[in-house]
Amino acid sequence: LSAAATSAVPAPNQQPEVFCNQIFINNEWHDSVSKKTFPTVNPSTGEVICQVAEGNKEDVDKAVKAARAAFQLGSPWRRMDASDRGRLLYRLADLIERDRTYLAALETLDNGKPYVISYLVDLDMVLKCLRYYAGWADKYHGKTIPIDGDFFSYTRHEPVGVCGQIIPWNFPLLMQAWKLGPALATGNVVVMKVAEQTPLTALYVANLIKEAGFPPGVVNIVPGFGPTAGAAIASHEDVDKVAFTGSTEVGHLIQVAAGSSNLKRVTLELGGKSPNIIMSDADMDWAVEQAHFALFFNQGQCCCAGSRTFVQEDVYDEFVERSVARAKSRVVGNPFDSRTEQGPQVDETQFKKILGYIKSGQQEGAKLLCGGGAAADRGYFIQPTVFGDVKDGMTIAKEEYLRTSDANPQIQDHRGRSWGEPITLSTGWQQPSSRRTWIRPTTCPRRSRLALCGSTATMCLGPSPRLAAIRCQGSGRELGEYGLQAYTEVKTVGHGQSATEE
Ligand code: TXE
Repeated sequence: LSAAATSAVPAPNQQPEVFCNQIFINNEWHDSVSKKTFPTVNPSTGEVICQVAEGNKEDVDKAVKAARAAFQLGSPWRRMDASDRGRLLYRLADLIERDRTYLAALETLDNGKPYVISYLVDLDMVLKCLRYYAGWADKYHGKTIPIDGDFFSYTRHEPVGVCGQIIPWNFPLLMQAWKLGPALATGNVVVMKVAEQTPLTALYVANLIKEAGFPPGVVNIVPGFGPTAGAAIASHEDVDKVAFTGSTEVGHLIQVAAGSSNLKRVTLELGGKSPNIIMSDADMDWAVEQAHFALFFNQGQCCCAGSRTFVQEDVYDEFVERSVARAKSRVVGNPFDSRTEQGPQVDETQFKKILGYIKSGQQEGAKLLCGGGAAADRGYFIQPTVFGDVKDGMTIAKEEYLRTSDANPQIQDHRGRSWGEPITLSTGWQQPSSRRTWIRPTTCPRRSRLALCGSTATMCLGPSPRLAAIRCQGSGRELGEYGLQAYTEVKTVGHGQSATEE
């Protein structure tokens, strides 16, 4: 981020007031049926910010009923023109923009990410996402198909219906926008479960959804835990689709729940263990900075974090030395301070898990080159950590996890030279599983990112054709037209006479 961009960010209120901490159904706020609540914690201090209503199966049932009613044929939402659906999404984006400073501060309080990043990156992407999908609302249409004979055939795109959406905590607002944008643009209704670690900003957005003028029941938000509220959505008989972002393990559970209930549609965006590849003819300043960013951005908590780096042998020592220097200079601390590059991990569970991985790296013989411990005596801060001499079989190179068969590709460059040992840059995010790794020759212009199966996968440095290891994640992001496809049924209508006959 440039100094000019950073200096234009309005000063935050470091103690933003919490206005919304209940369950949002039918454009109204409710306590949970059980009256239970759970605490949400400030990861910078470990202190409780406030209590939040704890939704479970009964609350999900209420939310699904409200959504189903809002989706009835003839309801205001079903009768609304597509252009007006788009207008509501634009209005929602405008309201989020109006409250951008407040929302960015609340995101930082609840999640721990630096406020400047919340404001300039997360909120910016939320606004762009909602406006992008708003524009699609009246432009995503079917086709006419010139079939043989005197027949007229066309496809019509219809909303799927009640969409369950389960989101994680690494980009709470952005995950919400990625899910709501395509679902609402295409005329669906939503029951969303927000992550238990970071419920606050998504609940505030619920208020803005009401203010924007969405009819009651179109969006319902249930904070709560995965095995209760989340599982109730995944196995609900009256939910037509479930969209999930989170761990690969839970992705398995969602598929099973969908399969053993009503065979609802499933969209999964799961984990990753993406490698970076540094060639000896890369611009070293740029390569070091990009590899640093690829891993450490968002405290390492990205599904496409570049948490392994393969370095060509002849630049290995230089790259490692400079990466260590860069990691040591990374500013870790109060996320409300504009100089801070790295805040705390999202919660104590992630904090302990990462420290456990660091310990396993040491025990399995990797060389700890910097960092390795907590970075403060309170809160969930971790020192930026780099390991060298990592072998592919070590836990820190596999988890977030590669199947053993995938974990040891014999990587050679196009002249058949073997590469040096990979290093693992390791703060933050270690995810337990992944789907596949491909090694394939590819031509990749310098400074490009290769994307496969819808996700940013690998940085490939160097000007000429190279081998690149490409890590494919989940089933793709719900971005762009893909997102719209995931929320529509394409109905083919194949009867009637052709237009010329008429
Ligand atoms: O994820 P979970 P966690 C990865 C990352 C991280 C690991 C664990 O590796 O270390 O997952 O994080 C809900 N039925 N990612 O434990 O549990 C849960 O309440 C239905 C990758 O936080 O998958 C939350 O709303 N829902 C990632 C959401 O699922 C369930 C983002 C994600 O939580 C459920 C987050 C169940 N049985 C973690 N159990 C990415 N792809 O960006 C939990 N949930």
